[in-house]
Amino acid sequence: MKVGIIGRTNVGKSTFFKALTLENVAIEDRPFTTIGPNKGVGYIHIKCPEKEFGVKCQPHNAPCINGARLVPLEIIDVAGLISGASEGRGLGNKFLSDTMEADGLIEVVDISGKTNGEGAPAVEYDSGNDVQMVKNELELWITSIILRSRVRPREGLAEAVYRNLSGLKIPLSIIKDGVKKLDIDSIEERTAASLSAYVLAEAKPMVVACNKMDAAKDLNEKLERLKKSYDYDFIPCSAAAELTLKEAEKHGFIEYELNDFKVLKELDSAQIAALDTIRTIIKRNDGTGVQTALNKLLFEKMRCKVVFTVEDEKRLCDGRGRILPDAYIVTENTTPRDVAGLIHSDVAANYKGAIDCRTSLKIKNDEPVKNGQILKILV
Ligand SMILES: Nc1nc2c(ncn2[C@@H]2O[C@H](COP(=O)(O)OP(=O)(O)O)[C@@H](O)[C@H]2O)c(=O)[nH]1
Ligand SMILES: [Mg+2]
Repeated sequence: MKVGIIGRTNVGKSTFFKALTLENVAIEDRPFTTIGPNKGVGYIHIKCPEKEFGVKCQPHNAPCINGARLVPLEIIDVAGLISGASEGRGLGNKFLSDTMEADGLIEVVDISGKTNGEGAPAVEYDSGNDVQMVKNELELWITSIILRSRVRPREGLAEAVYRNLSGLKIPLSIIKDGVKKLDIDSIEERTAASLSAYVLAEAKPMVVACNKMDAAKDLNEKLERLKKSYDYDFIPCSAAAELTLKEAEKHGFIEYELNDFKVLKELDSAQIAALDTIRTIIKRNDGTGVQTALNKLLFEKMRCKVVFTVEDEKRLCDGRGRILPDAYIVTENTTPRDVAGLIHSDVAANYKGAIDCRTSLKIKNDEPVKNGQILKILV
């Protein structure tokens, strides 16, 4: 699972990326840490089932902090987008291909209105302009690729479009649905544009993180205006506040828990003042909004689920005795057999069924797994 952080320049994408990927967790063997200059590991948070079963978990691939399991996924900090990217301006194609590598997107906008579309200082710049610009560029780019589709003999229209869009991680089923719902029987400017908008919305779910809320005037009015104009979820946030708290925690100054923190060391007056400001912001907004944006995207927009896997359904442990060791993020239609493939190709090859550890009953092989389910794969 990959999530891309997109948006125009100077809105705080890299700060947001750093805040998400600077999780201060100690874990035995992490699946991956830093992946590349603009790729890192973030985590979605889900309640650990340990309390429910009266046990203490021993995480292997997904750390547990104060009862929350942090399940890893890849985060990509995509280069800033400028208007005209779909025609190759700026880092045009690099931007677009990095964006399509992701399964879901967080668009960061600057809700403070203090920088304009070019990233230069401004007064009350309307971030709705950026939401529109990003949508336009992505749609125009995909439209231009769809327009190049030529249907080959014995090939359907959807298949031809799919072939042209290969590499953009857009499933054939979505293209087929679009062709049908939009009643498209030939590719021309108008049909290509509507199919582009459809596949983008379906294949790349997105939320908008309204960043720099700490510096925004009339935050609620601005959010309301955006919600009225666009069909996205808008989440107020402060990436800078999240990053400050994560860094302060990393250095042992504070203990940070989602919506609050405890000071652990003596701080100077400037540090105290900075933390007091952040406390006011996160109290008012139920946190910094950064983790909220990621969780909302994964669970609500992408309809992802988290499943736990064990080998012993009574003791809820793996072969080495570790309790509730592993958790995986899966898509909506993932079946127990697919989960077996996530564990190991050998497990998938020898798959004989799966048991739901809450009920001790066998699960149907073609039934999608449920969020929070604990599975024992039978081999
Ligand atoms: N006030 C405020 N400034 C922020 C916030 N997040 C980022 N910034 C600042 O915005 C500027 C651009 O940030 P950066 O992450 O480099 O933006 P990018 O170009 O989109 O990657 C930097 O000066 C950041 O310190 C925030 O939540 N609040
Ligand atoms: Mg950046």
